[in-house]
Amino acid sequence: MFSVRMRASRDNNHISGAELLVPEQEISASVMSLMGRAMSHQRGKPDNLNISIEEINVDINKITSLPLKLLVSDNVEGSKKAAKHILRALRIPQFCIEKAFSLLEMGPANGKSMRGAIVMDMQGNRLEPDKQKGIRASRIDITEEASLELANSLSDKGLSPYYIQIKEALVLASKVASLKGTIAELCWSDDPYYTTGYVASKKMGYVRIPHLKNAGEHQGGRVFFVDDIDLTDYIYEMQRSPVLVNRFAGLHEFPDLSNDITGE
Ligand code: WAQ
Ligand code: MG
Repeated sequence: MFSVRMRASRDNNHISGAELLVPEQEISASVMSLMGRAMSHQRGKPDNLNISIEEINVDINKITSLPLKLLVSDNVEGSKKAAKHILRALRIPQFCIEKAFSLLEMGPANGKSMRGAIVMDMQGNRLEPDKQKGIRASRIDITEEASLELANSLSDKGLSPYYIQIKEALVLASKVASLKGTIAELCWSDDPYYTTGYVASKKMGYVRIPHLKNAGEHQGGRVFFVDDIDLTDYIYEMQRSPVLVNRFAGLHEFPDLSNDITGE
């Protein structure tokens, strides 16, 4: 298997990125599709496009995805409240939650997007060595079978238009949640017209939350909340250990925000 990674930027500002694990015969098709994606992104045209291909010669860890949970909300304020509520239920200190939100709201790299994630400990410290770039979860993908299960579930709920975004985010979040020391992840896109985000954790699954920002805003990003990690090992695992999602854990719906989703 080969890891194929794409990163695109303009004036050194992040535009887009993607991660795939493919057999040798699919390398060229995947390079073409990643290139097409990078060149037609809603954040703009890149002046620098980086695609790297690396052979994987260690065992691939096969995991089941997090369960996908759909939260219903029609306004940003309610959505942010719900996300914060879930993070609180996961025992993340309030000031860490507030710090994470203001970083993503402002653009975590001095008002701009990072190409990777913030790593935040339970004291609110940012642990990623490069605060402009962050840490990327790499060497991730999903099998054809698991993608099909996901596609079918999404189709039942009328979510097929978001299949690609959901698939990629669910795969990423499933790896992140599987690493020792991850408590939770908070994410919303930096794509100006993609306003859905999520809070993911081993405990509560991938809770998909619409309207985590207003349409038109370029700010977004990811925060990995961690506790008790060896930073070097954590970063190594995040970037280097190959993880393939080979089962979809299913989809669950929460009727509305007033429904108790935290079990508290
Ligand atoms: N590893 C770590 N951080 C990443 C990675 C990665 N592989 N890829 C992106 N990021 C960070 C980076 O800071 C980006 O600016 C930010 O996340 C957002 O990336 O409907 O589309 O690809 O359920 O814009 C989530 C909801 C969509 C999907 C997330 O993120 C759904 C999304 P984007
Ligand atoms: Mg983006």
